[in-house]
Amino acid sequence: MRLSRYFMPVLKETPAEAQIASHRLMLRAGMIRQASAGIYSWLPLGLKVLRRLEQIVHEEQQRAGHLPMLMPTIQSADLWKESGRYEDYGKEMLRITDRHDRDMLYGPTNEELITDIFRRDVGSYKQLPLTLYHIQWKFRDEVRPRFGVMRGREFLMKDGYNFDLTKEDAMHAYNRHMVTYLRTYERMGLKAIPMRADSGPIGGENTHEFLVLADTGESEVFYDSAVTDLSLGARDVDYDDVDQCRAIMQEFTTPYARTDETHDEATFAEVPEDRRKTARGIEVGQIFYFGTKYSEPMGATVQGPDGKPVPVHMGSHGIGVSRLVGALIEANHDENGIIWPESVAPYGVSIVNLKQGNTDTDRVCEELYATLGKAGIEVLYDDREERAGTKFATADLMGAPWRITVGPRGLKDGVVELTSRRTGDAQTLDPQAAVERLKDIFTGL
Ligand code: 5CA
Repeated sequence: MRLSRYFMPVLKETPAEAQIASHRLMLRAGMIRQASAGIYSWLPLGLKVLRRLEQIVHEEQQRAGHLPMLMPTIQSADLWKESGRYEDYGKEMLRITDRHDRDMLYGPTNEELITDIFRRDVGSYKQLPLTLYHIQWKFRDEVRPRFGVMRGREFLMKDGYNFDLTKEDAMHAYNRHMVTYLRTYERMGLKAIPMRADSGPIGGENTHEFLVLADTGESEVFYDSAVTDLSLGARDVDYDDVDQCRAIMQEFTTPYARTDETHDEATFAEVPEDRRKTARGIEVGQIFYFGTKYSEPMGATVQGPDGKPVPVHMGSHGIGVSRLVGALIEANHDENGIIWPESVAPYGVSIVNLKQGNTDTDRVCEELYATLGKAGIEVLYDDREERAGTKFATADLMGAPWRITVGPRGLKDGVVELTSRRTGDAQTLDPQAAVERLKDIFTGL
């Protein structure tokens, strides 16, 4: 992308309405614009990040055999009346009446709709296990939408639903989801800690929230610092291996880690004092096992091996995809702007041409732009007639992890400068070597 042809409306002033860094930076870098309270338009740069996150979510879900689909945003209230949640959900649900006076709603979550799909078309235990998921916009009429996309009213969620014959099978689905989530967040360069939580309006006893530690997080959390040393890394996981998934779940949930809703002082006191931590966290996902809470009232049964109908055991599993954009920026920024991890960066590389219109700098920039593009590395080429200072400031704000600076002085010696956004370290090298270096960095992400 050439910056001269892009739509990235950068704000010079810090927007007064934004209280936290991610909200400020998303507005300043022209990623989002508020449409109304808690509702945002995603401009090209913001959408690019959202799509990168969706891609990682899809890959990790499908690696575990979960099937993508797409349900609508607008649902019929009838299903919610069947499950009993129509009244329970209260004012957080946006209720709509259509021209025939039918009660509709903008879905805050999809347990009812997916259970309806299941009961219509699945009849036998032989069709289990089954996990379906989608990535779709949700609406929750939050009392206090704030912090930009962090607590929106309209937000993008990955929500997945497992259907199993027994509680044991459904617990495998729970553990399997935990592993897929750990891997998803790690690929995004985030440390998200599974913490025992409260199930709220979704229901069920078994639930974990995934929290990214950040001072601006809305949840208060208590944990054993040993949990922050854990990582899934590159280990091979067989998602059908019940024991392996359970072992990973146990490894990550044995150290004390709870949100304030489930925090227990007496148990916490057993953690060695130097490892006892209190902090704040951003909830970027939650997994639930709720058994037959929806299948029973809605009649989602299958014929079991003995020929008798049994209600299926279910769970649901959510990732806050749009919230993650904010969480990633909270975890990766400095006073000049965003510092994207390579795996989620909207553009991997910024090219800054220090002397636009100079035959040599223009030629080398064009060559770099073409070669990097061919290698599958997305580049934002700052080809505007602007001062170097302005170009550097834009590159820092937008946050590409790498910058190539091309100036007439360097080119006299045949070199350009490759700079890391995160460390500020700069190397001078010839353009071809810079391309090779970047190929190494971006291959296999
Ligand atoms: N049906 C279940 C799992 S699919 C469910 O709705 N779970 S949830 O309520 O925990 O939401 C899943 C994730 O969506 C949360 O962990 C959070 O990351 C994100 N989320 C929830 N509310 C908001 C909101 N108002 N703004 C942005 N993200 C949100």
